[in-house]
Amino acid sequence: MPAHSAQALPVAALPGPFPLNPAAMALVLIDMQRDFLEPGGFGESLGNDVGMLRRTIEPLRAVLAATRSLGLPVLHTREGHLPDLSDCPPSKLNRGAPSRRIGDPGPNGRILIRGEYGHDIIDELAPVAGEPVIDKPGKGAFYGTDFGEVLAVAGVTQLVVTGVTTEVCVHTTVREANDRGFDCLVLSDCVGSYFPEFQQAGLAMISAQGGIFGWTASSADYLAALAPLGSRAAVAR
Ligand code: TIU
Repeated sequence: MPAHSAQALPVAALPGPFPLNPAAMALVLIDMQRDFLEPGGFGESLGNDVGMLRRTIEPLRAVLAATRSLGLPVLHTREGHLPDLSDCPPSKLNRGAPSRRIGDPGPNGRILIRGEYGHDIIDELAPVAGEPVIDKPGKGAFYGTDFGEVLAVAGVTQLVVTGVTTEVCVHTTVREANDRGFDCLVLSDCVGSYFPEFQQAGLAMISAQGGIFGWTASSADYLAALAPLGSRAAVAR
């Protein structure tokens, strides 16, 4: 017996209410990896202050816990490359004048290489059994991955998007998803940038022009919309 109906739950959002459908949505955590959020990784090697991203962790923890407690789908992504770098184009390898290049040894292992400690997701948001982890070689979650197929099999048409960084991997993924027909709701306090001006502009660009790429809302408004479901049982899909 369905635990919950699949009626839309309106989330207070920009540019207007987002019709969250528990039977068609998935929460996506983009690249919440040590390489971006902790010292010694890829983000810092590009000259960034990783502390700028860490304010996303606590709100995202609450969103993750509530979403999991309802049995709603959660997917994680990780940006990174094969140990032989065969999936890393020279343009990416050479760009940015980093202090350490992709594949170089660092305190958390080789920079942005799959299987290394720094490539993995931070402990606070570690995936649990059953949550797909999509390893991607690019900034977008669809390019060079089976993300689209995984979502199709799960019947997902709405993405609640979180993670880092707002103007790079979050934006690329939202744009890829938008062109593929997904409705994206980006949680403003659960996405982070190393640059305050890009955080602000990145969010504004998503909801501008009547929602040219999607919607934005706070995590509090997402959680408030889920509240009528309670946490008693998994949502029937
Ligand atoms: N540099 C930067 O802001 N971001 C990335 O390189 N990757 C992601 O956003 N995950």
